[in-house]
Formats: sequence, C-alpha cells, structure tokens
Amino acid sequence: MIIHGSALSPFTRKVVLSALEKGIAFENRDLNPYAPPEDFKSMNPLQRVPIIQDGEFTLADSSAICGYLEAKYAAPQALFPKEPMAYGHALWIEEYADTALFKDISEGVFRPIFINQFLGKPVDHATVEHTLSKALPLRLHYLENQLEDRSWFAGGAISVADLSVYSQLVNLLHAGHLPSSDSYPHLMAHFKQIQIRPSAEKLLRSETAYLGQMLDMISGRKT
Ligand SMILES: N[C@@H](CCC(=O)N[C@@H](CS)C(=O)NCC(=O)O)C(=O)O
Repeated sequence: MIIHGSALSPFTRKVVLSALEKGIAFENRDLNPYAPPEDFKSMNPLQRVPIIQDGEFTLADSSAICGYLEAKYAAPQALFPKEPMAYGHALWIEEYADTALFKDISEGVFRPIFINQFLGKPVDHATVEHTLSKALPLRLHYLENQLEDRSWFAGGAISVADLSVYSQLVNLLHAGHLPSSDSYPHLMAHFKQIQIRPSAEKLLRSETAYLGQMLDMISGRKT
C-alpha cells in the first residue's frame, strides 16, 4: 500500500498512525497538494491529501481510508469500537477533530506561522494570538469535558477518535503552542499517552526533522 500525503498534514498523520497501529506495511510518498503531480485530480477530484493506493484501488479522504483499513485489517488492532454507541461517538469525535479543530489550528495557528514563512511572508501574530485566546479554548474545553476521567474518547480502547484528535494537536506542538496541562489536564494526559506509543514517537521524530529542514531552508533564504 502507498500513502500519498504530506508530512505536516494532520489528515495524512491520522492515516499513517492508523496503518502503523495496525501493523500494515506501507510506503509513504510525499505529495504536496500546493505543488501537485499531474494525476492529482484523477486520484482525488477534491485535490487533497491523503490518498492511498492499495494495488489497483485508489481512495482519498482520511475518514474513508481509516474505514477501509478497518474493514480490511480489523485485527490485530481494531480502531473502531464494536458497541454501537461507542462506535457512533468515535465517528463524532473524529468529525469534530477533522472539521472544528482542523479549522482553528490550521487557519489560526499553523498557516499564519509556518505557511506564511514558507511563502516568505511574516508570521501573522495577531491571528495566532486571537485563535489561542478566543477560538481554540472553546474547542479544547469541549474535548476536555468529553474525556473527564476516561483514558480514551470512545469505548475502552484507542480508536480513530483518539488518533484524529491527537493528529490535529500535533500541529500545535510543532508550532510551540501545545495547550497546558494545568488548563486541560485530561486532554494533555490523553495527548501524552498517544505521543509515547511507538507509532507516534517514530512519526513525530521524522516530522520534527522535516520541519527543522524546512525552517533551515527558510532561514538560509533570508541570509
Ligand atoms: N476531509 C479530508 C481533508 C483533507 C485535507 O484538507 N487535506 C489538506 C492537507 S492537511 C489538503 O490537502 N489541502 C489542500 C488544499 O486545501 O488545497 C480528509 O479527511 O482527508
């Protein structure tokens, strides 16, 4: 299986983590949606990453891909709860992370810091400050309350819900704005318990190296 995506995309991260957790062999291919290959539109008419190719089968969208991987490789690590309410809740938290968290973190923090610099523009501190103080706390408090004293968002084990939330929050970590454990004790404990899993540790190391290279390139451009 080939996973086409970009290293700092939270949706690519969700799919890569799912594959690693499930022990699926795959090849990771870098695809920058802003400098796409010619066949990008035929792979995904929405022109977004991630996309997988599994033999002759091509599939886009992280949620569709995670559903496909679960149907094909339920064992050894299931990532969707079996119990109906827990299953529904997992899908809801996945959706919450993919839409609400993504919007605030991507538009409000990641782009104003990193994409601006990649494009040679100054960091938009005002947008970052506004997001961190006004928009994002609402999202994070909701997730904090969802967890209360549970280890996982849905059911009694790690699921796609946990990987989805974690995958979005990693971009806050890269930006140096991971929320504090004082304000969000359950959410940050949840983040850390995923961060130390072998799958996530390995991936984070390669992402940090990649981001470092990108930032070095930018500072080289400036001097
Ligand atoms: N619902 C999609 C969202 C994918 C998405 O928005 N990917 C971003 C990268 S994080 C992208 O490809 N953006 C390119 C663009 O907006 O043109 C999924 O879950 O895969």
